[in-house]
Amino acid sequence: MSGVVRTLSRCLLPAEASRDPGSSKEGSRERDAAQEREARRRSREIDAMLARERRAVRRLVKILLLGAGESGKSTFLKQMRIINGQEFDKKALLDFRDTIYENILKGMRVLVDARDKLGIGWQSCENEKQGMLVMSWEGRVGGSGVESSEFQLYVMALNALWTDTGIQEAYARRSEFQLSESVKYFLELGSYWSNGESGNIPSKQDILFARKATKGIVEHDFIIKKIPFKMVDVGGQRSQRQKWFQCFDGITSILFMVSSSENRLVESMNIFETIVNNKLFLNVSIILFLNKTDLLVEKIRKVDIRKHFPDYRGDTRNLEDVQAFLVQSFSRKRRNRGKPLFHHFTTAIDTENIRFVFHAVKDTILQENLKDIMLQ
Ligand SMILES: Nc1nc2c(ncn2[C@@H]2O[C@H](COP(=O)(O)OP(=O)(O)OP(=O)(O)O)[C@@H](O)[C@H]2O)c(=O)[nH]1
Ligand SMILES: [Mg+2]
Repeated sequence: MSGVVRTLSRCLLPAEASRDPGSSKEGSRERDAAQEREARRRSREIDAMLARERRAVRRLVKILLLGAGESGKSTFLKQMRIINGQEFDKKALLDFRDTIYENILKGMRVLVDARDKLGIGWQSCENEKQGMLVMSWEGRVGGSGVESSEFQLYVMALNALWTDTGIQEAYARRSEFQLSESVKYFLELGSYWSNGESGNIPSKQDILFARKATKGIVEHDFIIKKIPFKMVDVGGQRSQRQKWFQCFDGITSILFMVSSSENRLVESMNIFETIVNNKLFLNVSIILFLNKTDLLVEKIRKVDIRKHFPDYRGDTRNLEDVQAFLVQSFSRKRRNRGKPLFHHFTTAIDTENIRFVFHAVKDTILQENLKDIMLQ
């Protein structure tokens, strides 16, 4: 008999049984055996409980980031690095800088093109030539960024164009065409093309705005309170989505990112529907992130949500009403609505917001994970 069982059997021995002098030897042996069996059972239970607790602590928490392209998955992952104090090394910083140069050049091309299509004139003929120079730039395949030496060839043109009244007018009318978030940020920052070759080391905020579509699978490991976390980021553009299933193994949780300010919300809801109803994820906690809250705030001031969702009944200018409607629309996509849908409203470029949200999410994931383990 093990020490634990012996101790337990002593503890479990009913007081009357040990005091019953009149019982026969046979009866007492039977009682002893029964008590020992009970003690063994309890001992096994305790061992199993301890093992479960140990597993809960050691088991890797694997979080998969899913959602349509440009919803903010990689931005969220960058925030994880920043929040967990994992600095970007020199090479990563230079890669971000090259991405930023590419964002700026592509953005200016969009503006030059939009100025033309909107029929806005140039301020000067000289700038028209600068516009042609920028339009002659051919982005490399795969969005691998623009090196500093190449970017310098366009700095003068970019400076001249950004101050041209024609480009400024096109920029003011940007809601009439598609200009990405990062472009707006970098163009308004301006300094990237006036600082010259040496001074452009991106700040954390610049890094969060640097836009590069994810191709392939990017993993990031970190440890919180001795619990190992692995976060997996995949591309959300249509061509990238067939790679998602490669990462489905051993997932604890899915963070489903949505750009809540975009016209592509319906596409996002459809992707969500295929994920949330997938049998593979029956025991996976799926948490909805309605991201780009900052842009949603701006958007509802200008655009009536009923344009895209005619069945909306709330106040079109009220953020909470719009957000509640969006959560409900996503929630309705679930075939099994027995449990509430975990969700958060996020702004992935805001480090403090993500720090706060991740704190809550981590607790949800760990609690769900623990429940899951206890049921095993
Ligand atoms: N204003 C604002 N911009 C955001 C927010 N979240 C992300 N962005 C910007 O949106 C752009 C797209 O973000 P990404 O993180 O690259 O999107 P993604 O989901 O990884 O996209 P794919 O890799 O193509 O699937 C970037 O320029 C980000 O800086 C947000 O909450 N607010
Ligand atoms: Mg990405």
